[in-house]
Amino acid sequence: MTDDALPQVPYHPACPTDAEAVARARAFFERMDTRRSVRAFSDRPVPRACIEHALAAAGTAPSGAHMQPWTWVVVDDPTLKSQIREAAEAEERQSYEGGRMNEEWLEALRPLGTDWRKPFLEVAPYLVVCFEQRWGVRPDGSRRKHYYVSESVGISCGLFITAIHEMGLATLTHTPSPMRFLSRLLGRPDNERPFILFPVGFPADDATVPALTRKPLPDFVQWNRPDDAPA
Ligand code: IYR
Repeated sequence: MTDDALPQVPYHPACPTDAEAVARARAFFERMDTRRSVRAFSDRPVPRACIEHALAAAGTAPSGAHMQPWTWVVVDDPTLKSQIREAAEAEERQSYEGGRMNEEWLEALRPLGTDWRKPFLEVAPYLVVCFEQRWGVRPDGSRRKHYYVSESVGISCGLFITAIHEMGLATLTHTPSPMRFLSRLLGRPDNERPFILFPVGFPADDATVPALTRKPLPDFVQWNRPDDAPA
């Protein structure tokens, strides 16, 4: 080990029995299988601590060389939410009706029933925006390389979504495209790019979600080589 290496500290996570581990694995999957992307939110206020804990969970993500290349911006100011809605809808309208999404894309989205209107951007109590830091900035202003940025930030977002679901709250991975307006409205520096915008709130009482199903395991998992049957 080089002199630059961090000191090693013991790591002793609680170690369950096999049966307990399997029971927990099943319970976790069953819980996550109830998660849905929600587009209709209640205006019921959300405790700020829920957002803070979800962000703390997001901040536990592994990242390339532990650079933690994410910035999360929380928006609850109604004026700013309206500005974000207006800018997002202007872009989305271009995408849906101005020819920016081709017919194949529009057709793929039809089962989801989405369009350019994004009322949830004003109704949801919080808009939480994740930015990826393409590079870091040292205190002296010089650039520091970041590694595997999309992988790292994607994992952080996954943890955020999981934490939000665990609280009984709902969210949506919203990617109004292009998202540059978020950098402008939120005053983010050049090294950051908007990654995902998450409206967060309780689902509306009358919220509905498309009746979609998920791929069963054999459709997306391979054990060893293609012709190997699982034991
Ligand atoms: N960003 C648009 C379009 C959209 C794209 C995909 I891929 C989706 O899974 C859902 C929507 C919108 O938010 O409507």
